[in-house]
Amino acid sequence: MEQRHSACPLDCPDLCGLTVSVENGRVVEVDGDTRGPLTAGFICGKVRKIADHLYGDDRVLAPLIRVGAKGAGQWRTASWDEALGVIVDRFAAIRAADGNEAILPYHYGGSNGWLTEGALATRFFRRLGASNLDRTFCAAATMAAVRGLYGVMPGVALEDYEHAKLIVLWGVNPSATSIHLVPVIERARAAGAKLVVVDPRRTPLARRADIHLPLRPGTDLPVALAVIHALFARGHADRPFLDAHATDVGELAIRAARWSITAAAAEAGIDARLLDKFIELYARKSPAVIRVGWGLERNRNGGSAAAAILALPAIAGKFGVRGGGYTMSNGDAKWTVGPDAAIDEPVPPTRSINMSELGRALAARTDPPIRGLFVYNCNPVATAPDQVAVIEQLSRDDLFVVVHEQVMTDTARLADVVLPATAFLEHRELRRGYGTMRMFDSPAVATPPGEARSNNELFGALLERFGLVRPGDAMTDEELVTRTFAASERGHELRTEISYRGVAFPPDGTRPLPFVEAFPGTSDGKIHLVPPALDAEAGGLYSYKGDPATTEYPLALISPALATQISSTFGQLRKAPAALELAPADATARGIKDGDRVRIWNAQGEVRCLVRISPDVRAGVCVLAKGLWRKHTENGLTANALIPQTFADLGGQAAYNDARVEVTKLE
Ligand SMILES: Nc1nc2c(c(=O)[nH]1)N[C@H]1C(S)=C(S)[C@@H](COP(=O)(O)OP(=O)(O)OC[C@H]3O[C@@H](n4cnc5c(=O)[nH]c(N)nc54)[C@H](O)[C@@H]3O)O[C@H]1N2
Ligand SMILES: Nc1nc2c(c(=O)[nH]1)N[C@H]1C(S)=C(S)[C@@H](COP(=O)(O)OP(=O)(O)OC[C@H]3O[C@@H](n4cnc5c(=O)[nH]c(N)nc54)[C@H](O)[C@@H]3O)O[C@H]1N2
Ligand code: SF4
Ligand SMILES: [Mo]
Repeated sequence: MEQRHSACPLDCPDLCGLTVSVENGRVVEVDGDTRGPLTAGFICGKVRKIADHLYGDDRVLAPLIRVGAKGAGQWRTASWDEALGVIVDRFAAIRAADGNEAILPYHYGGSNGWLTEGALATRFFRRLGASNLDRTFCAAATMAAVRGLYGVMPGVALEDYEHAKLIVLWGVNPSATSIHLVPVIERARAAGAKLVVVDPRRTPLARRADIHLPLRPGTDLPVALAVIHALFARGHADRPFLDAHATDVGELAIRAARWSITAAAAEAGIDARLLDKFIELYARKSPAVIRVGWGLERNRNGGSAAAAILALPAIAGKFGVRGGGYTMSNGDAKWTVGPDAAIDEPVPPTRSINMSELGRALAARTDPPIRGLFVYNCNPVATAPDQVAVIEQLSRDDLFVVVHEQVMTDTARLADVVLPATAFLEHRELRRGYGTMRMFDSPAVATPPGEARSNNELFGALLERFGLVRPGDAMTDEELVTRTFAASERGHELRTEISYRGVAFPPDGTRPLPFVEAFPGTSDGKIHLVPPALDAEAGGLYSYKGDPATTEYPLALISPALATQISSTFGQLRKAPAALELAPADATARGIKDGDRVRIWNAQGEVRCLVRISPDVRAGVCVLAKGLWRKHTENGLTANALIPQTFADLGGQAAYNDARVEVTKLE
């Protein structure tokens, strides 16, 4: 047995370093290594058991071509040569009849690395002149907010939470989604730090928090504005800091003044005294850090809410000390290299399609209609809004669907051609963290099973078949990596560090300190508290849109992350049926008991599954996890069947937590 080093590129903030035991090219065991600052030798259960995913019954081992009706599950295996030939022929016919933009690439978070997420796929679709995809499943609203206010600036490093005296977890659940932050928080608490959690659910850390604000989904904006207003009104605003570092201070103060503590607490359905207590704690404690998550962005107010929360450390003057400020996504904050350098391909002026309205775009676009859909790194039947529309559209006979996948997902089942994909550990990947500030260049450590090919092998072959290769193109992973680093001044240094240590991260003590070593990347280096572009996009930044609940559909449905999956990834391994979590009061009012079968429904669809009555869910809210597969419910539909094709106020972000539903008991 051999021990190899790798890293986990899944869509998780932690970016763990891994030790992988390999025998005859097969992964036997995976564990955390101790090279990086945060992994500290342990990893999550899902990646420890990744051999079940790599070598399970659902793994796609050869190219498959549909022989029965769409979705009937009848396939014949084909050679790569034949499968690629089918794609060439069908795409040629589509381009001739409806033009290049009738082809839509569809991809998201399957593999978050630069080699499998961009690289040759990007080049292929750009040169083809295909429609462009607006990638809005996740972080579109929060990213718009943080870039608008701060430009590109690193937030507080996760390791530096240890120095904080107050930690605020706002719409984030690290116990499931960033497990390596939990021991850091515990160490800070042992040293006296206070913990505040803002979340409609009593998450594991909310249970242990000093203050838990269980607000109604979508009401973060009035709550954050009330905090801002109180900080100004009570003389807690740091005027010298704001004078030196911020613009639009007066304008934000005016917009926040609409929200008193009482009004915000009433709108959010929380105790006004608790909110007041939080404000006093936040004003007095330093260093104070806010970990802004992604739960709060997925509703009609999500972008403004994120902006208001991100403004808090500026108003209260929390920057400039280690462990003080905010953490949003640390993804692009630190590195001077980026994936586009490897491709160096101009973006063609083709139309953009917002991925979060896939069902509608497939049904309604006529300019031209979408005739060919190429899905990779993504499982939209399980993860896109309005699942019924997505299933209906993908089942259309006149839509040609290609899916490049590791396992037979709910999306792959509806394809015309399924191509077997390698998983990480089976291909090289270049990846930088969006939580941890480090980067890995991780080699392939295991042999791909069957005929699985990496994204770059697939799209490299397609570039050749379509005659789109040009002299001097970087084609291999090695060439792509070299180009990536060569384009940056720091590239050589970074690359040496990566190949020497398997990991690059700032040596201890040099983690960038906001407003000491790192400043806003805005045009004038200041914090823009009311950026005009965001103001225009949101139709009035910080203006609150009320709850969409109706008497018919009074309950807010949210779909947080599962500890056992990454979005829908690994869902094929889940045996347990789905269960809706319902608050005791809402269950009683409906005559529902724990373990009953229920119908969850709204005007858009319905889900039939079991129910679990949970004191951890606030009244008026119900919970059905993100990423479930169709097999996990009685009627083959998940939370996504109830989620509307509407957007947050910034970034075209999907509004996953904006569904309103009713629940009834099934006899
Ligand atoms: N109801 C609900 N739905 C949600 C959300 C929610 O809050 N509620 N949140 C959303 C969020 S945060 C996100 S990020 C999205 C994620 O949505 P998706 O991007 O669909 O992510 P996954 O479900 O992880 O599916 C990724 C797929 O890519 C495949 N894959 C992995 N690596 C590779 C590779 O190298 N090549 C190829 N070809 N395929 C690969 C995996 O096997 C997997 O099936 O889901 C969103 N969906
Ligand atoms: N194990 C695991 N880890 C993951 C993932 C996974 O699926 N599984 N997904 C990865 C991805 S793609 C992402 S984007 C991140 C997500 O990381 P998180 O943001 O931590 O994940 P979520 O569970 O989507 O949302 C966090 C919390 O927001 C709460 N919430 C819902 N609506 C609201 C609201 O309106 N306001 C507030 N304040 N809170 C609200 C939910 O109850 C939930 O506890 O995690 C990554 N890590
Ligand atoms: S999913 Fe997250 S916690 Fe698990 S191994 Fe990967 S980076 Fe680490
Ligand atoms: Mo995400």
